[in-house]
Amino acid sequence: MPDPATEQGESILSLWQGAWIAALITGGVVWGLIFYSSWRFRRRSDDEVPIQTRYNLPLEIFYTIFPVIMVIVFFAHTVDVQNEVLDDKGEPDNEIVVVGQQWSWTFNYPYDNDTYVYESGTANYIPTLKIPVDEVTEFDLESADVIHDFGVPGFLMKMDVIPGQENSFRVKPTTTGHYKGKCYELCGVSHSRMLFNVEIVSRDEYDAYLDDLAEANEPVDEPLIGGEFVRDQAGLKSEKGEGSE
Ligand SMILES: [Cu+2]
Repeated sequence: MPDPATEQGESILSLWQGAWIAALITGGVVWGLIFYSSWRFRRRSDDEVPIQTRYNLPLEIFYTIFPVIMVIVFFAHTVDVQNEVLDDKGEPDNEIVVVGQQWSWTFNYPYDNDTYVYESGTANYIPTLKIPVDEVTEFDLESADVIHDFGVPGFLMKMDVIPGQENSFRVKPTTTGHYKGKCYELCGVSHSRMLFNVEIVSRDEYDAYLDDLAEANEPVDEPLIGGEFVRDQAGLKSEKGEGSE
C-alpha cells in the first residue's frame, strides 16, 4: 500500500489493515481447527467406524451467531471510516472543480473576484493538479460526457465522476510531494490516457501557481466544463451549460 498523503487516507489504510488482520486471525483459527480435527479424529484401523454425531446445537448456534457479529463489526468500522472520508461539514479552504472529459481532465481553481483559472489536459498532454498542504481541499467532480472516475492512489481514494450528478470529496494532505492520478472507470477508447499529476505544495507555491495559470489563460467567470475543445466539439456542454453546436 502507498504511504497515505492525506488524513483521510490514513483512516482508509487502517480500515484496510484492520480488516486483513481480523480476517487472518479468523482464518488461522479455522485452519487450525480443521487440521487439528482431521488429525485427532483420523481413522486408526480399516474397520473402524467413527462415532455418528448428528448435530450439536450449541456449536451450531455459535457458528451462526459469531459470523453475524463479525460482519456487524466490519460493517460498523466501514461506516465510520466512510463518514469520516465523506465528511463535508463546514467550509473547505479550497474548492477545485475537477472535470473529466474524453480524454483528459480540467482543473478549475477559484481565483480573484469570483473568477476561475484552469488547466486543461488533452489525450496528448498530461495536466497537473496542485493543492496546498495542511489545508482542506474539496474536489467538485463534473463530467462533460460519460462516467469517469477521479482517483489518486497516494490518497487511497477515488470517486465516480457522473454527468449531471454533483459528487465531491475532501482531502487534507499532510505532506508535500508528487503523486499520480488516473481515471478508474473504463470510459472509452483513450481511457488509459486519462492520467494526471498531483503536486502537494506549500501555500506560497500554490498562490504562485494560480498566478501562472492566470497569465497563461485569461481567468473565466464560470469553471470550464469540458476542456479546451468544448466549443467546437459536438454534444459537449459549454461552461454556461448549453450544448455547443
Ligand atoms: Cu475516463
